[in-house]
Amino acid sequence: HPVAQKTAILSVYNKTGLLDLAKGLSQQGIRLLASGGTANLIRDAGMPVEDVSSITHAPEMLAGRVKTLHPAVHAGILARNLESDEKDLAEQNINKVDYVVCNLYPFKDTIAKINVTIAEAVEEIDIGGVTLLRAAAKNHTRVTILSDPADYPSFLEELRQGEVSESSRKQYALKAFEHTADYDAAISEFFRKRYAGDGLQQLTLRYGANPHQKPAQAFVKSGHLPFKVLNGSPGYINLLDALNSWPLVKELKEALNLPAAASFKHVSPAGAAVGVKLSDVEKKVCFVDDIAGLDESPLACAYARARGADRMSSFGDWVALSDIVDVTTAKIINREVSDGVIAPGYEPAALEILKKKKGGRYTVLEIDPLYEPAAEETRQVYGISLTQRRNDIKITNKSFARIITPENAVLPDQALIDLTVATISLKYTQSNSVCYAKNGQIIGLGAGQQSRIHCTRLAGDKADNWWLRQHPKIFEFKWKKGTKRPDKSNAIDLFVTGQVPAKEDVAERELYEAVFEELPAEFTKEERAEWMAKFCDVAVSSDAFFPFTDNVFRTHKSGVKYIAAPGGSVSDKAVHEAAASCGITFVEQETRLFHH
Ligand code: 93A
Repeated sequence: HPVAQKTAILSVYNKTGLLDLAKGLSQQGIRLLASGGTANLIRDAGMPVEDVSSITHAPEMLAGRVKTLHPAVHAGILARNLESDEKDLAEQNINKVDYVVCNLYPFKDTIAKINVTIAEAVEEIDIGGVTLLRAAAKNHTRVTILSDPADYPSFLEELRQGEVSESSRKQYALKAFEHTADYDAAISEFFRKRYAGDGLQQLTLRYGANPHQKPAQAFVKSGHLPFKVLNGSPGYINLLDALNSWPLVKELKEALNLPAAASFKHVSPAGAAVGVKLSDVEKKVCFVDDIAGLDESPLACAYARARGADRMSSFGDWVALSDIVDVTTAKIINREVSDGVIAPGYEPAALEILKKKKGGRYTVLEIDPLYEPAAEETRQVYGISLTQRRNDIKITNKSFARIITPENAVLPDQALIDLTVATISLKYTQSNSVCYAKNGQIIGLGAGQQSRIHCTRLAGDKADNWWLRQHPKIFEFKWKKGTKRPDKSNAIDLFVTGQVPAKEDVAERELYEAVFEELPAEFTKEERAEWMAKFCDVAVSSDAFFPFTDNVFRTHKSGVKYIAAPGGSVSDKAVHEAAASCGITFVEQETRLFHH
């Protein structure tokens, strides 16, 4: 062959467009070399083609496992236009290859078949093709790599005009790299499911967000999952809750050096708290006044507060605990309706209690407290991959150092604790979000509202609800014997929010009355107003700036004394003035904390 003649190697599983391509290449005087099946098809169509073995001088072997794997092929592809490379080729009598056309065995189609065996899958692992693709793509400054039949026509068009441009070669190389990466990902996923050991690196889930969303799984691409399933089997939303609530309690504990707990629902906290002792009234509000040893367990105090913040929302919660779970904490969890728990460990007796919950199906996860996720995180939405640096900002005392108003104000320790609880909670709450906190716990949280003022109102109404539940009238309720805790929570909620069903709404009214031995007297406007006037020293945090002063005025109605929010609104000045006029200490917390 004359030296000037260019060479193409063709080895394709998907033979779409192959004959037109071969024809186009031949018309340009290009020498065609092809692997077995590819060569046969071209030859049968009456076009000139040589077997790859004519340059390797080795037959295809091992039933096709070795077809193109040979120095004559790969040195020909990988050689640069360097004197030393030319010399090496000349010594071995090897010609340069200029074009490579390759697509791979259909691994994905094969493993999609029901009951596919490992042996069947193994035979579909392409070695030579991947090597052709990768070698040609690596040397794309000189070599053109075609991995997609859809590119053949434009490639031929360019060839007819003269040469394949550098920019096309780059695009084809990128495609080849993506092709092999995607192929390798499918192979590792297949074997991860079979060889990694269920629960170690990969966990099969019953379904995704909804029962019809199958299949579903959780996995890491290397190493082990950072949690172990000690009991039950977590669902997809359980894991979303677990992986958002765990960092929340971990960070709360780091920031305040107190055990922390969170009660999650639908990937936002319904409650979160640190282990501050509860007053007798708080114990009653949280339905834990009968728990022995509560004062001795800061972790149990934290969970009692987290669970008691918004009992309605916490129904069927996911629990996160920062410390080894003790029996007291397990006992509180045990009598609530709950889905599962994540913690760094469990005392054996506590684990026994939790394992029996929900007829033995209560999900218990043990997280490695030292686990640190990668700095960058990726997710897919509607087929598109989105990546970002993880929100690894640390909220500390310093986050609340910039006090705008009043001048020279100093935050009391309790306010610092409450702003920290509120702000770290927002970091793991679906946006927009606003959080009210007091006594080391969330008392009202508005999550996932598109309007900031709606968040502020929602959270404020929940905070009011929390406060009104402490009214002495509630503790005088005469419950019918055997009334369940969720039914009590519901009746209290109707009572304090002024939504007791009217007599005309017979069915609803019946349900309400059914829980009482003796119907409570009406909660009058005056009683409410008098009680609300005593609501004080509440801290509020917002995940982004307040765009209007209405937010400040709303917080003021719920006993708010401290606000932390980022700045940046055109109304900042007006917002600060509104705070000052309400006697609220306003802190500019410098980090926006949107979370989705
Ligand atoms: O089994 S292989 O990994 N061994 C090889 O040396 C090899 N070279 C190319 N498979 C190999 N191929 C693949 O064969 C190509 O990726 C292509 O998918 C297929 C084309 O085979 P045929 O030309 O015989 O139809």
